[in-house]
Amino acid sequence: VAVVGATGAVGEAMIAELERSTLPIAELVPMASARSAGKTVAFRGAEVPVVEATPEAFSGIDLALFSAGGQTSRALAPEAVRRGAVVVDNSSAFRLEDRVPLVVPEVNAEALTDHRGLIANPNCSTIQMVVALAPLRERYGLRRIVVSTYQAVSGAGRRAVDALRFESGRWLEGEGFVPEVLPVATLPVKYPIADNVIPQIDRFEPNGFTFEQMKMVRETQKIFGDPALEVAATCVRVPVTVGHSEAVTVELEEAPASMEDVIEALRAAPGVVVWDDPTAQRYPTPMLVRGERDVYVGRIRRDLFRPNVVHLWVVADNLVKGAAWNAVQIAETLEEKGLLRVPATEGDR
Ligand code: NAP
Ligand code: 12T
Repeated sequence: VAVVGATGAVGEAMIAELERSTLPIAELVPMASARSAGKTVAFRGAEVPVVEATPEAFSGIDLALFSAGGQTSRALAPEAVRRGAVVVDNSSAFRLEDRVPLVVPEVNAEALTDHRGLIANPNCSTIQMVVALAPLRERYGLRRIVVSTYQAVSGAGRRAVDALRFESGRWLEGEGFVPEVLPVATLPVKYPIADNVIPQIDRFEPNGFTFEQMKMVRETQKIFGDPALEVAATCVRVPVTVGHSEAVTVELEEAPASMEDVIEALRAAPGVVVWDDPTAQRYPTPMLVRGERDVYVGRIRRDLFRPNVVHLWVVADNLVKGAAWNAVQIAETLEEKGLLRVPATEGDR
């Protein structure tokens, strides 16, 4: 099993998930850029050397989990598949391609059936939202989703986590600092994240939405198989290290009989945990769900004016269910279904 991007924030979480996975792993091959030559990662009590990700490095690999950015995925994922590795790709490079399944196992595991060697892991914010909405879609039907996100800096990689720590330290000491990383590492304009919130995640598209917001629209439509589903997203970076939160307003086809009915649907759903008790001030927060695989839902309310509209607060660990666990869960699902192999027809892709 190869992990590409093994030295990164997501790669580290992937290795932790592989350590507790039921997959039969004969050997872990951590891969990264040439910059990481000489580094090791810990896996099941051993120090494993990191190797440079090159096309040849995938010879003999059965499963490759990619989390090293879109460019690396575009360059190397097809090379890995050609050499017989099933690829689960965490970047946005292939998510919307027709013949690439985009999978959240609790929601659309059936999309794995006719994979061609490459499977895409959705965006972190999309994953936790569709896990929470799938049971409501099933029971009442979905008409429209309006979501505002409160996203942790770890979603933007190690440098962003370091930036929040550094800036917060300086700020609390009453010292100045120059912001260098957020909102987008590769763009020139920078804003502080300490003591701040930033209404931009990823680059802007010509329509005025950011790419992160458009991922939530397009990926949700693809996962639910509903290209007409209306989704409006506002994605915001907040000074939290781990854990994305979302305020979700959902317009249903049918009005739920009661909020107890909604809670029952959510409680019965795989991968969902309901923490909702106003009398006890109980609801999920990022710090409370850190390290957990499930998606947590609270603050469940019926709209004051429209009986078919429900409001929810949805929190998950963006590095775990939002990235590493969902990818490993896809691999485990493939294994269970006997699909952890590149089909012979791959040649006519
Ligand atoms: P990160 O902490 O900055 O780590 C980046 C990793 O990519 C490092 O291991 C780095 O290796 C490696 N890398 C960079 N360039 C490479 C190259 N040319 N060849 C091989 N490896 C290379 O970033 P991260 O947060 O882990 O995110 C990594 C990627 O995962 C993102 O770019 C994105 O595509 C994806 N992601 C997806 C989600 C999601 O929503 N599901 C969330 C976050 C991230 P070195 O240490 O050698 O530089
Ligand atoms: N830029 O879709 O910055 O792979 O939080 C996920 C998270 C890209 C992605 C982020 C990003 C992805 C972020």
